[in-house]
Formats: sequence, structure tokens, C-alpha cells
Amino acid sequence: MKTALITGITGQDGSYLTEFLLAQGYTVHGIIRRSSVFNTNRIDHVYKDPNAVNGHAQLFLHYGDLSDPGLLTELIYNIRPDEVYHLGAQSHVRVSFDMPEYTGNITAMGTTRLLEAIRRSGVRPRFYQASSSEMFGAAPPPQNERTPFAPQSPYAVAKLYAYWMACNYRDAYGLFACNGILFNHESPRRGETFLTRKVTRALAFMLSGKQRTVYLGNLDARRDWGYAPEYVQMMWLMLQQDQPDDYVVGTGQTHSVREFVEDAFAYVGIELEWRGAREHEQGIVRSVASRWDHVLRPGDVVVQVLPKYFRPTEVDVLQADITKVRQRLHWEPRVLYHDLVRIMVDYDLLFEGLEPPGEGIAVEQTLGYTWIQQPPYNVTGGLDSYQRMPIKAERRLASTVAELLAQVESDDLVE
Ligand code: NAP
Ligand code: F7E
Repeated sequence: MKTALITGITGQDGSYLTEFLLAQGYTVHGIIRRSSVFNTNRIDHVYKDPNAVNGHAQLFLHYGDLSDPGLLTELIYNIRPDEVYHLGAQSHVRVSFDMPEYTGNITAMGTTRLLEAIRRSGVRPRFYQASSSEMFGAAPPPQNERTPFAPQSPYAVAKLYAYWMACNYRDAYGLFACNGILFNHESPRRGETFLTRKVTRALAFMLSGKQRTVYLGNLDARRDWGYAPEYVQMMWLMLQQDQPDDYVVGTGQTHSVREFVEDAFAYVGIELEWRGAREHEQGIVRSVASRWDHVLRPGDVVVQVLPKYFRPTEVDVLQADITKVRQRLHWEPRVLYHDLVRIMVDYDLLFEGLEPPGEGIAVEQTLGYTWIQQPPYNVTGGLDSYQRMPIKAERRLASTVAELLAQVESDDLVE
């Protein structure tokens, strides 16, 4: 059986990819960062202590960092992986404007360090580079593998450097290196400060009475939002081909931030209207046609635009042209935007201990992704069973984070 090494295993994609590879019978090794708090909550449910299970563990975690080249070489040499999935990065676009040098160090140079570790160790794994649609930046949509890159942030510039390094190691040393140029992909495990999750969590907090308003930036940017579990399967598929190549992965649809907010609220029966312009704009409750009418009322300001959330340069429209993955890898996205909104709202309500409408969870159950182990996909018996699932820890976390968020919104941290 194959062995995979994943950088960024504790992130959204790393956690789904781990579950997927374990289900394929892989032995999986992951690099985690030393932290003063636990940072493995997305993979805890699949981790078994190797000391306790007497050699039956298939998932192994190693301390490391993309800033530490010697350690990367040692890990590659000792693990001798068949496949390396390089997902680790400073991945937040807004933060990259505040930390451009750090972003370059980790997101760009971290890739070179890993590629060099592979080259110097003499091990010849297949290599997946987590490239990004942000690299297209200002290029008009739809974007495909032949679209000229026009990056608009330090993050995008760093990813573009890493993209070319993967191409260069393919050409120069014959490395089986693939760039997956993935458009935005989201899930109930998405980081809490990315737009979709920020909105769906805030909505859940509002419905449980913990938050009154969510503070956002540019409402008119448009993104091609897909469902993360489908995209990690594509990472694997790229490395199973006869020849290495680069592929755009997205849904082919594009929706604005404003639409995402409206649709998330509409899913729980709350209609919004917008007042004011650009940095003074507000989203206000127009009507509540649901059981939440005792929590939110017409006139409540639930969205407030704040200039500090605007980016110095924005990517206005991203929309994937997925002709190549359709034709070569025979792939079609199954979860499109409207179902994605429902899935994310359902789970954030569940995490808050609220009963969700359930349409998103129902969609997800029909997909048959039995390799996803958490949130609790494998439960039978409907929503009542979900309510009894062991989500108490998530609930506790949510209330703590809610308190923290209240502080964050009043200080200078901008994500
Ligand atoms: P994510 O949730 O932010 O995860 C990033 C991962 O990188 C985390 O495991 C993080 O560790 C790790 N990491 C950060 N700095 C590191 C360092 N110095 N050394 C080692 N590991 C480090 O990102 P994601 O959404 O899963 O995305 C996965 C990859 O795909 C990223 O490279 C991202 O840039 C790229 N990408 C994402 C999307 C998307 O829409 N999600 C689209 C295109 C490309 P901690 O948990 O300790 O922070
Ligand atoms: O922003 C706008 C923001 O931070 C989406 C990363 O995974 O996908 C992600 O990058 C849009 C932008 O994702 C807020 O200006 C408005 O136009 O969720 P996001 P992103 O920047 O597109 C790409 C493909 C990656 O590779 C990245 O790693 O939403 N927006 N108001 C906001 N965004 C955030 N975060 N917070 C706001 O308050």
C-alpha cells in the first residue's frame, strides 16, 4: 500500500484528504506545527495513538515547519513517501497584505524547501502543489489553464512563485509534479475568518442570541465557490494519471459575497435589504418568515460594512473554465453553490446546538462520501440523531470563540 506525506494536514483540505487517503488504504504522514494550544482538532477523530494501538495506526504526525529545510529533508528521507501533498501555507489573502514577507517565506519559499528536500533526499514521490485561482487575479473570467496570471496580493504572488517552482522541478528534474489550480472551496471545516464560514457562523450565533451584527468588507466581489471534499479527491486523482499536468478545478459558476449573505439568511427564512453605499452599506432584516422571528426582527442591522475589511487590491471575479478536468479526468462537481450554502448553514446551526432546516445535510448524505468521518455523516436516523451526536465539544468551542470574536471585532485584527 502507498504512503503519503501531507503538509498542512491540520487545515480544511488536509483533514479531508487524510480521511480520503486512509479510506483508500494509504498510510498517511502529516507535518504539524508546534503550538501552545491544540491545533489538530480537524484530524483528532482519525488519529490513533501509535503507542496505544500497537503498530496498527495508519496516520502518523510529525512536528515540522515549512521554514525548516533540514527537517523537511529528514522527514522525506525517513518516510520515503510515494506521494507528497503540499497544502501547507499562510493561506489568508487579507492577512498576506499585513504579513507579505512571512507569506513569501512560507507560501513561496516553503515550496522550494520541500522540493529541494525531495531532490536532495533522492526519494522520488509524486508531488501535488496547492495552487490557487488567486493567481489569476485581475484576469477576466472565465479562467482556465491558459489564462495569463495577474496576481493581486502577496499571497497570490507567493502562490505563483510556488506554481512555477513545481513546473521547474518537473521540467528540470523530471519530478512528477502537478499543480491543482483550485478555485475557492468551502465546508463546515472552513477556517472561521474566510468569508463563507464567517457568514454562516455569524448567522448561527445570531440565531442563538450571541451576536447581533457581522462586519464585512467588499460585498460585490464574485467567487466560484465549491465543496472542499470533492476537491481533495481531485488532488489525489491528478497524482494517479500517467503524466503530470496542471488542472483548473472549480464549479464554473460565480456568485457575489452579497448573494452569499442573502442566500444564507434566506435559507432560514430571513429576507434582507441593503441600505447605504460601499463602505457605509448595511444589511437589514426586511422580514422573518420562520421560527426565528423571536430572535431577529425587521429593522435589525445584521451586516455592517467596515472599510478595514476591504483589501488594498481586490480580485473582482473568479469563475473557472473546467473544460480540461471534464475532458481529461471526467470530473463534474456535484455540490454547487446553493447546496453549499445549505450545507454550511446546517452545520453551523448544529454546532450551535440549534436544529437546522436539514436540506444541506440531506444533500450531503445522498453524495455517499462515506470516507468523511466528521461532522457525523455516517449516522442514520435523521436530524434527531445528529442532535445527539458528540458535538458538545464543538458547542463549547463555539461559545468560547463567540466571546473572542466579540473582542476581535473591536480591535485591529483584520481578516
Ligand atoms: P488552511 O485551512 O488555512 O490550512 C493551511 C495549513 O497550512 C494548516 O494546516 C496550517 O497549520 C499549515 N501551515 C501554515 N503555516 C505553516 C508553516 N509555517 N509550516 C507548516 N504548516 C503550515 O488552508 P486550506 O483551505 O486547507 O487550503 C489548503 C491549501 O490550498 C493552502 O495551501 C491554500 O493556500 C490552498 N488553496 C486553498 C483554496 C481554498 O479555497 N481553500 C483554494 C486554492 C488553494 P495550522 O493548522 O497550524 O495553522
Ligand atoms: O474572501 C470578500 C473578500 O477570504 C472571499 C483562500 O482559501 O480562496 C481563498 O481566498 C471574498 C473576497 O477568500 C469579507 O474581499 C468581504 O473577495 O473567503 P475569502 P479568498 O480571498 O478568495 C483562494 C482561492 C485561496 O487560494 C485562498 O487560500 O470575500 N470579503 N468581506 C471578505 N472576506 C473575508 N475573509 N472577510 C470579510 O469580512
